[in-house]
Amino acid sequence: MNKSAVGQDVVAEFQANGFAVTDNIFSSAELERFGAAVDRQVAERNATDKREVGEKTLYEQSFIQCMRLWETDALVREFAFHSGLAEAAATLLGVERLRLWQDQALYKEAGGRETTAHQDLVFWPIDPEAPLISAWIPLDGSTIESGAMAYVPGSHLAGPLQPVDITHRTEPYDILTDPALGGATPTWIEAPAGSVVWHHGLTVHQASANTTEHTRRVFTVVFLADGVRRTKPWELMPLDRDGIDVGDVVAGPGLPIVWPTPSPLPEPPAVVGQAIGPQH
Ligand SMILES: O=C(O)CCC(=O)C(=O)O
Repeated sequence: MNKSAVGQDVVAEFQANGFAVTDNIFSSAELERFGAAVDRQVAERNATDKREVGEKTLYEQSFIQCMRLWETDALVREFAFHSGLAEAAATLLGVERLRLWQDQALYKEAGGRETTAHQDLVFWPIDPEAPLISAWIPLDGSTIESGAMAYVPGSHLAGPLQPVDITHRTEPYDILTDPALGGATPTWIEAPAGSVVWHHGLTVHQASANTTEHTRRVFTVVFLADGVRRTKPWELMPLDRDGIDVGDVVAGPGLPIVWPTPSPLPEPPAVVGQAIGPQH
């Protein structure tokens, strides 16, 4: 990979803010090839869904979420295991070995609503202080009009806050006004195509509504440091599928090592599938 994509300045920025932007990880040819593969998977998995965006649940109005595409498409597997991407994740987190926690398409349709502000790590039954990082890859770039992301600087240092039910937004809790954030406000990031926007698992983030006429196409890969343990019995498909009990280290065919890049790339688990719910 191009080492300049994650120089020490970017690492320092990530450590201070809990988010950072890198470029030069994917060539435009790679992005086009991988993006087309993600498009095909999203189309295939949603082939029978003919609803307009306004007819969908509030959660589905934020985005079409298709998870674990690496398990059902060899080209998306190359995307999710891209060595430049994984090396950047390891450098930003400062760890030697990473597992693939999940990959997914988040396609915010034209007219799609905002994504409610939340932290990711608190959704999952693993150590809430685990080194975990998301690569948010806007296949066409992102603008405030199309569904850009915003991040509260330094919020990853506030520790785990209350989980936000991003599927309904019925609760009075607004994480953006949590006193733990000390009044910090979100920074909006408009990312050009070819860049990757990174956030820590505890960074408070949100995305704007898509007021354009085109779907905002995003692919994300979430990386988890090797050696993290399950801490809670809550059901979670990838942990349960691999028989990981409370206290066990997260590992298994559905949660493979992704850095250092394995060769050959691992085969998908015997039972493939996407879990429904606030998984990101
Ligand atoms: O793309 C979005 O609208 C939200 C993405 C998000 O919350 C995430 O990647 O953790």
